[in-house]
Amino acid sequence: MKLYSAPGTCSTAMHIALEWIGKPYEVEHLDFAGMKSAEYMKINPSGVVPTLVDGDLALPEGMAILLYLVDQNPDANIGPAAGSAERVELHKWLVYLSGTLHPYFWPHFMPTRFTTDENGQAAVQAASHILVDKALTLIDQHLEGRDWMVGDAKSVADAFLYPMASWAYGFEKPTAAYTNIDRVIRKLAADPAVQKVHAAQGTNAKVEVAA
Ligand SMILES: N[C@@H](CCC(=O)N[C@@H](CS)C(=O)NCC(=O)O)C(=O)O
Repeated sequence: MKLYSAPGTCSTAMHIALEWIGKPYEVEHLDFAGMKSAEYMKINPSGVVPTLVDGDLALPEGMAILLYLVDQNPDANIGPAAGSAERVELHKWLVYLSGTLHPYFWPHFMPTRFTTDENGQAAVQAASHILVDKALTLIDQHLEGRDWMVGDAKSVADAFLYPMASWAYGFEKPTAAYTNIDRVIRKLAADPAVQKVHAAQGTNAKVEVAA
């Protein structure tokens, strides 16, 4: 299997999942130009990371990749089996992370895409921070009294939360203020698989920076 990724992005989650599975895999880190190259856009027409290539399959979309990895690796314990009640919970949280929390960050990272007013970028970023707070508050409440996002074991939902929650450590209301999320993120940052991913990316665990 080969993962196309970029350091510090959402594709960190798929890289963590591959580490947890423990089978051989390859990672190629793309820069912005690489994501927009004609060659890469043949397998990911959106020109974004991640993309997973497994034999003849070229699969974009992080959530689809995570579910594919869960189903292809039933013994890896990275998510509940299809048909179980916990699997329904996994779907719910992956959809929330992919479809709500992740897009809430986009105006923060790419404000020029969200306003035609060249003086309006700070306001767009401020709006992003309000939305991120709303989503992190909801997730923090969910994690009250829980060790992990779904059931009693770590899963790809925690891996998906990891990069996104890490992005907000430097916000006015930092991830550290959401104490339940912070607890889970710090636990993940200490996971040897996650540390291997950071080493491969040439990045540090964001929580260390914020501590
Ligand atoms: N819907 C896609 C979105 C992926 C995405 O937005 N990836 C970001 C990194 S976190 C990216 O590659 N951005 C480059 C760009 O938007 O040009 C998914 O969930 O996989």
